Amino acid sequence: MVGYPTPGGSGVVAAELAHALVERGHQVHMFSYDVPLRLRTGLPGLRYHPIEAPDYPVLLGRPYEMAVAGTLAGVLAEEPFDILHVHYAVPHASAAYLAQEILGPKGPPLVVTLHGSDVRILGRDPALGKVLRFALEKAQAVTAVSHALAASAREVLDLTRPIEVIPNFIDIERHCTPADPHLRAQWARPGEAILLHASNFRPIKRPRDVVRIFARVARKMPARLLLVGEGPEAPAAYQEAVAQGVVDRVTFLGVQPEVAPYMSVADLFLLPSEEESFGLSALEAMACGVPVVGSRVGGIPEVVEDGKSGFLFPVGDVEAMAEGALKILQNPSLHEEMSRAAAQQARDRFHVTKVVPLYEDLYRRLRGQPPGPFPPRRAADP
Ligand code: GMT
Repeated sequence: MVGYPTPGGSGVVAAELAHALVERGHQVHMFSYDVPLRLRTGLPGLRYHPIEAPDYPVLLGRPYEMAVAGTLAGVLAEEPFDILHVHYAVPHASAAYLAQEILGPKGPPLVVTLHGSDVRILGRDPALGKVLRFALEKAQAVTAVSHALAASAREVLDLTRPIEVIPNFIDIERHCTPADPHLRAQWARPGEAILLHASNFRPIKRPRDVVRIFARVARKMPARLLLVGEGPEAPAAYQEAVAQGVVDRVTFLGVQPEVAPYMSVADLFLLPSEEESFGLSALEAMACGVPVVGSRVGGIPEVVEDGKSGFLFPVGDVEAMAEGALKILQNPSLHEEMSRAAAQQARDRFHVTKVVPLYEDLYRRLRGQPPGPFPPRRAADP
């Protein structure tokens, strides 16, 4: 498995898939340029390999793609591997293809999982797009985390090969911590609603809209906003909170190792993104019984059922989003109903035990193996 270590959905999915696979008896080697934020490196059956790209003054940036290819080629030549699975196609798809070419017959089948901006933004770059298209056509399997992203990949990269949709997933029992009244009391007084947003604060997440929505809510009812994460738009979000006169009710928590405790005390999750191929943070909120108000864009409608587990509106329509938020927060029975529906939808459609077998089936198919359980881990395995 290859993935990014930075806070962000694709790295989280790679780490959580690695955990789920080792818990199901597989051995996973995780390659990344740093230890991924959520990776539980101590798990038996899981090994971490750093990707180290040298820095040299002649070069424009570090030769990361070659470092990925060379590191994979080195480790995979040492012992037999069944599958090479890379997350986020740039530049992992072409680096993995190069590793396969170096390895020759020893190279395992390649699975590439598309996550979002790898296709929708970087894929539109004329130079990168050519390499990406070539590598994806060569891979033995390509998966996308939503139907919307699969459609974008076909359109942006003019791909003709099949793309399988395997949605993101959540280990609900591990992720959702019971609501801690002390934690809630730390952020809100009795009677105050807690709104939450968690992201990497890139412009695409529209964090200023988060603050604008909150300001409209806070004018009508007692409320607090918790912001988890860090990124380029965080200062603009702070300025917006000042401009809207709500800065005393907004808490910037920065990057947190765990978002689940905040999700467990939140009443509503806001995700007004410009683009979102899936919206993993929305799923994490739903799993904890937190309804979502966000934008009807990309894969979000495949995760949040509009009118059942939250409300979705056109990108940028902060007025409508604030009204949707107030409708939920000022109506306890609707809040209760949506909270239950959100948790149920997460469990029925995205539980780790439902989704990870889809990856296992794909791996088996690529190995020419019949469907069925993998053999349990052997005593001598790490
Ligand atoms: O594609 C990106 O922009 C980055 C990527 C990440 O690493 O955070 O996010 C994407 O992958 C997540 C996991 O599959 C999805 O939940 C996010 O919706 C998606 N982000 C975008 O499409 C903007």
